[in-house]
Amino acid sequence: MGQQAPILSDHLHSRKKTIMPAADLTQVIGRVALAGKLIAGEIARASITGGLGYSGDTNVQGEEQKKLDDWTNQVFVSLFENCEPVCSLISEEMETPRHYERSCHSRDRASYAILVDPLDGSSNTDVNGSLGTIFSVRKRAPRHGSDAKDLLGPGSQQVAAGYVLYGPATQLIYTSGAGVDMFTFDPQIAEFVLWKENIRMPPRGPYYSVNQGNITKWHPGAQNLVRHLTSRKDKTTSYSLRYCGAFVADFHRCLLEGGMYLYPGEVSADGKSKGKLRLMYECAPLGMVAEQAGGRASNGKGRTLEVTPKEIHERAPVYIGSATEVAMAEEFRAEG
Ligand code: AFP
Repeated sequence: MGQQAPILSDHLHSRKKTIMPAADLTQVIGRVALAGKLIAGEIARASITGGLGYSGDTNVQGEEQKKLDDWTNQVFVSLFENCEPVCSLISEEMETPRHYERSCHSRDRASYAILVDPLDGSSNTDVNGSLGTIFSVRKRAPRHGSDAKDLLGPGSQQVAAGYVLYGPATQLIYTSGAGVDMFTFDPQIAEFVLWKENIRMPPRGPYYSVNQGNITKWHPGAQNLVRHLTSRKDKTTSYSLRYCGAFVADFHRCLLEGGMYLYPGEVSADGKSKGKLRLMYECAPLGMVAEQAGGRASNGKGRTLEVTPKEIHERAPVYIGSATEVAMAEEFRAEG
């Protein structure tokens, strides 16, 4: 028998040079991993337990909720109820933050907020498509209240971020400022096992991922960018399109094989360009992962991690992936 790769908890205990102290990191990522295991199990069985379809409710964004949106959100609410030092949970599925007062620390130990999209790509639930969970961790200000005011800073303030991908295999990817590590869930031992350490994103790639059906709604810069990527004049304009409908799955391909995921702003009747993806729990966390792996994330005009949100559910345009393609997107965006 060859040498066994480390399981997630052993790996976390041994981490040095991360932004969060190892004990806090172990606790928070350990809880996310537990959520990932529970969610992967529920997704796998949902078609035979009546777990698919709509719940009949809408979320804070006015979107119809799937039953699994609600179920996965409840997993995070209950798992973080007793997870010192996390004292606040912000979720795509909840209008206001959930505050756990007893987990607040003020003097001896930092406290944190976790921000999540519990089920990314929920239009894929009923067709057995790839899904994800995205998370971001931020340190709370020393005298914070139960609201989220102290958390409305740029994504560069994140202390950890990552995602769980529910595909043919369930994988957990995280960073805490010391590179990006990737784990695969082994159902035989019910553990996440280290697969790749300190992943580097290729500086350019062969793919672009976008909902191209929306092309006529975008500003001209994004339209021209996609025309350029597909103009097939030479190798640098001959990209292949891959689109899953789940940000996590499309980003994961960029991370491993290079390329770019984009969700440009749609131009509204009043001439304003509005994104769809949420800045604080979709764009910023995957932006941190991208940068830690040598890639980039931009809103088309500048670094995603420098954008300061005005509110927790704010949306943003996003161009994320290999450095070459994201730089190209910014050039086209500068022209229109
Ligand atoms: P949810 O988190 O609400 O499921 O949204 C998924 C998502 O934000 C992202 O994961 C997809 O890439 C994108 O929306 C799909 O949007 P379109 O259906 O407009 O292509």
